[in-house]
Amino acid sequence: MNDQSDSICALSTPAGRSGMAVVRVSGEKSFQIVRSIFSPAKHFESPPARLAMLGRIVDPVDGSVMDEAVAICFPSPHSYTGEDMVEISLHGNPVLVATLLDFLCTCGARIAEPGEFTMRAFLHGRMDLTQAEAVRDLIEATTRRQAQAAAMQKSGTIALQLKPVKERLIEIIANLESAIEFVEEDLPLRSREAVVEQLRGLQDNLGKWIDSYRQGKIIRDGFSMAVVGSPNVGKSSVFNALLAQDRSIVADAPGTTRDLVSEYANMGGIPVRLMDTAGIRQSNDPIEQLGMERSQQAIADSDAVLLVVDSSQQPSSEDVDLRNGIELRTCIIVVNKCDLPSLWTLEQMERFADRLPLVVVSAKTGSGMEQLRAAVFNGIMGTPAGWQDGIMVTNLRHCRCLENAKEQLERAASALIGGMSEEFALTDLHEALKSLGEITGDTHVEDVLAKIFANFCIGK
Ligand SMILES: Nc1nc2c(ncn2[C@@H]2O[C@H](COP(=O)(O)OP(=O)(O)OP(=O)(O)O)[C@@H](O)[C@H]2O)c(=O)[nH]1
Ligand SMILES: [Mg+2]
Repeated sequence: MNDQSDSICALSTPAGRSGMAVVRVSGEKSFQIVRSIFSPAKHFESPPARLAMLGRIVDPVDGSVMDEAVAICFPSPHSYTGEDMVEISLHGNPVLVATLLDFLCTCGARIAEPGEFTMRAFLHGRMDLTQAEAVRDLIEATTRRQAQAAAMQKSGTIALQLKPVKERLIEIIANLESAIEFVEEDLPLRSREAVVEQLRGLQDNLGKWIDSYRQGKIIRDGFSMAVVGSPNVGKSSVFNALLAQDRSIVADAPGTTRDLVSEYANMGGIPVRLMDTAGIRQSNDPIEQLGMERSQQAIADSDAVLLVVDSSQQPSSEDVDLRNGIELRTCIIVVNKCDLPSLWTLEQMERFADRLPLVVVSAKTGSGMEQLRAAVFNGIMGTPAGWQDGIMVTNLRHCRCLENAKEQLERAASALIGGMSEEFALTDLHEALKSLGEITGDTHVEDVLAKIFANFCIGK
């Protein structure tokens, strides 16, 4: 880990030309360092707290003026990092920013590592680990729903939800420890069973949170969906309609789409990577064959599949083969061209879909497209068990810690049922508590921290 006694500086706004750029300085010496390069228009005896000071950035060596700027001092502990901090707003020009950072380094600061500001905020108790991770998620959110999930986590909900579970576990540990201390023999079977029952209750809780990760991951990372089917059924038209743009070429001739075409769409606040694919049929054309190989790969790789069929044509053997091939995938049957007379009976459609959701649309008129969006959202998200309780685990690290804790509780319960000494169970219970603590960073380990903060951008 980096030296925490250093004063650090970095550009906090995107690099490039803009109206304004913000450079942050944090650390014990930050006020002193900034005083050497910033000359306020008005004289201040000491750095005023949270007051915007107009002034000039000056070269610490020859005193020449570089830019007009606004500096705001945030004295410790009421700052983002919990240390003395200064935010300098200057004109957004890469040369000016580089020169300012150079001046700051000349006066004793160093360039911050990625995530170092937030890591300091964590180390100074300004936020727990889940809140620090939420800062990164908030910056990286591409949809409003993702931003909402990150903002909720940033407000400290995870620590709040974990608290009663940890308290119950601590209570179980304390009771078990005092029972061992004061009772000479082993605990009677009845007492052991009571403890096991309490542990099962905790495991159920953790299990619900772990289950919510499937949906949480989708909100955080999005998912991929391939639009597949036989040639000319309207795959590219459905793809374009979902994107609300003419991204893929649509034409009367079958075999129009040869390669994968992919684009991001926002579906119910979830970023979806949609892939238009080449129609699948028997063909001797080597280029078309290559395209079809890519279609098959897209079916295998994507999280979900939209299987498009054309209701103005009789069901084809290609349709049936494709339908049978994707039996085990998250799949929605899209019956397209409903603006034309249908050659599929209702019964044929139902038999074809079997248990899969089916939506009748016309990519041409837009009819049924809203239902299709809703079906995609529901199909991929399902009805998450945890949602009712407002619980949503979106981070793989949190999920792993919860799984470890659940497993350790299971081991403790098995030890108690199996008649092993209570000490064994206690060791596992302490481990479970540690795993839960790791989520918020109560029991932080240096290499875990380094890994988490390395994914941040510099200046945050
Ligand atoms: N009437 C009607 N025609 C449609 C509809 N959707 C697509 N088409 C027409 O069907 C033809 C094929 O459409 P595409 O979207 O290119 O079909 P595709 O499945 O991508 O075809 P390939 O890429 O060749 O496999 C075009 O002439 C479209 O205008 C629809 O909902 N109604
Ligand atoms: Mg196409």
